[in-house]
Amino acid sequence: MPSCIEKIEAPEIIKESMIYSLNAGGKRLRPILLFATLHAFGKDEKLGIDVACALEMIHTYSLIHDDLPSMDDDDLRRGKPTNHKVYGEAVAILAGDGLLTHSFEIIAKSKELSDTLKANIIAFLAQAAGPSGMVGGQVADLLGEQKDLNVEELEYIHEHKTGKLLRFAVVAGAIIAGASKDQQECLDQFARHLGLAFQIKDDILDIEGDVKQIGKPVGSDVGKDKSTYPKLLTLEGAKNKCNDHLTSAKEWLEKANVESDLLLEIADYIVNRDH
Ligand code: GRG
Repeated sequence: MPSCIEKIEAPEIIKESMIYSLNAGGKRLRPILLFATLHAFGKDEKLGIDVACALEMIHTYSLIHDDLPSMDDDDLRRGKPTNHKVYGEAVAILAGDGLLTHSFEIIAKSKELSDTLKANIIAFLAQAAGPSGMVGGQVADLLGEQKDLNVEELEYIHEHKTGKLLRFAVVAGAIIAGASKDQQECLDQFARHLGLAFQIKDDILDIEGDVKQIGKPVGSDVGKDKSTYPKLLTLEGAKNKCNDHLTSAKEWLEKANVESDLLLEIADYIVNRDH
């Protein structure tokens, strides 16, 4: 993927900054989900390569902007200095902007997809990433920092901030594969539950990671800082909810009637991962 960035006619510094974050060690979960969905329909993964790259670029832009001083103000991401710590705030903002806009160019120029499919996927991705999707979730998250949230409000944030792109990954794979409307709906529900399980697991890992790294007793963070599932439900309650979403995800996957081996493996990985 970064080789396609190198070819862009642009000042070296912006390309370097974009490639820095793209290569900073992300799990590539969204592209993997898209490829696994194509696999579930017996389709060549190559069909989804441009959309998968575009999706990872949008995810990467969101993390660069999320880390900025005006947002979460983080110094480290994936154990490495955040983009703005290396390149400065202005270049980091522009690297995010560059990744976002370039992602749509990649899909528009894809040689793998028909024009109709490209137009549909671009509209779907813009919706998933934009104000009714990830951007809206991020805004709700910022507003929610000023108050105690209930589970419904927390769910709204996560369904939008992280859920919409995860759902896009699976449903875009299904659309490219030529899935029926019914299969698309089942896989969308699969991804919705998987996204919630992913987020709850993330909250659980935040607590258990602290225990491993600095020896805080389990549960000592529950109740501090911003609203999380363990804070609202207890650590045990959050683990149960995570498993419930995994079970629901698997039920919807079964209903989709596809070759589900890889998608099942990913679902189990999401809930059992340790980082
Ligand atoms: C700035 C518009 C805008 C949106 C930011 C996704 C997001 C929205 C913020 C991320 C905040 C965060 C750390 C949420 C926790 C769960 C999560 C989405 C983690 C990052 O996704 P992974 O684990 O990341 O797939 P990697 O590093 O593997 O690519």
